[in-house]
Amino acid sequence: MKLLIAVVQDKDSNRLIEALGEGNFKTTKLASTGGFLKEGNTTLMIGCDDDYVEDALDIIRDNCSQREQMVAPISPMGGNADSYIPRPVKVEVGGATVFVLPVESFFQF
Ligand code: 2BA
Repeated sequence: MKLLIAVVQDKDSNRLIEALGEGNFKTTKLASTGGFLKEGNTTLMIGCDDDYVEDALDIIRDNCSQREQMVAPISPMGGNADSYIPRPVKVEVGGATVFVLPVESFFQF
């Protein structure tokens, strides 16, 4: 058995959970926050048999989009503020960041 931990954008989460459900995958949705953008994203825990990992990854790939986002730069602390021109920077976010972990045991009581 494997545990997939998928960090996805909020905008994709409902569609993805629906698609995973249609594929008979069980999901747990956690509200999370990206360390870099400090904005909300969604983390899904998906427990599945080893044989179905690729199917789950296909569904995640098909339902998560890459998007560009502008980030406001942080002004330099103690630096020369006169010469500092704050320019928003573009970053590519997503589609999905997925970790695949082995599961030692699985219990449901
Ligand atoms: P954030 O940490 O908010 O990062 C959002 C996007 O900002 C990232 O997209 C990446 O394109 C950019 N980024 C992140 N750190 C950066 C840095 N130090 N310098 C420049 N740009 C940077 P993704 O890579 O697609 O990541 C989307 C979200 O997935 C992340 O949100 C984070 O919540 C999670 N994530 C990504 N890699 C991870 C990892 N190795 N471990 C844990 N969570 C991760």
